[in-house]
Amino acid sequence: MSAIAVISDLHLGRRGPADSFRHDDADFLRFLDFLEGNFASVVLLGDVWETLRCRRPRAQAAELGVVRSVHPEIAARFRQPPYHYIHGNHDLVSAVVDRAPDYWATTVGKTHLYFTHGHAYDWHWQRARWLGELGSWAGGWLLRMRMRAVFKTFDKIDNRVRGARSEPERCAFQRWAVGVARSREADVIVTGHTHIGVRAEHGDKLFLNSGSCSQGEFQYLALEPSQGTFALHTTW
Ligand SMILES: [Mn+2]
Repeated sequence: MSAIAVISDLHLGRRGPADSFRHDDADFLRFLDFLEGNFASVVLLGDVWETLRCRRPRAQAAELGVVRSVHPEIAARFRQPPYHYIHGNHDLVSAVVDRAPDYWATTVGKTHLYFTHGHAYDWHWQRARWLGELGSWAGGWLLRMRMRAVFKTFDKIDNRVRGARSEPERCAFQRWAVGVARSREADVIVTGHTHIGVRAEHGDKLFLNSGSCSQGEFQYLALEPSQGTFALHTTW
């Protein structure tokens, strides 16, 4: 069994209005049972933990401890095989705390696969990381103050700036990802980050996005490179 599952963007938080996970942990553990039973590896492709919505800014390490203690069974599962954890931008602090990597490259048969969350594309990540982190922190407060409409407006602007679209030919994020695939000599580039699940061919490169398991969604990728199967699922 060489099949690989990919999930990302769970945004597991403290619960309450600023937590966008919106699953019952018991339900989500059943989904994890299903993945563990059917796949040799399960890639956790970043933004697993929500540490940017801490109450005080720049308290991400403490927040990581808190959100893991709020979801203890899920946290314990994710520390063991078959999980491969790659951090994103909302759980960047785990690069320091857990030495989580920012990519995973593997070869199955003749297929080279490259996994990375995708925040390295964002202009504010490259030029003003504090601005993106401040935005997420402020977003958490908007949600705590029940200002969901204001939050959604900012969230829309953020997505527009990011340039992610579901149509491959119009998607700047996909163009960036395909460039990463070329420079890393990968056949398949797998990202998360945009919360838009996608499977799109770009010439000899395949772009995959694992979508999101936040907001009560169960999106995952099922990769069986030996059979040439790369599928996005939105139910299980
Ligand atoms: Mn992200």
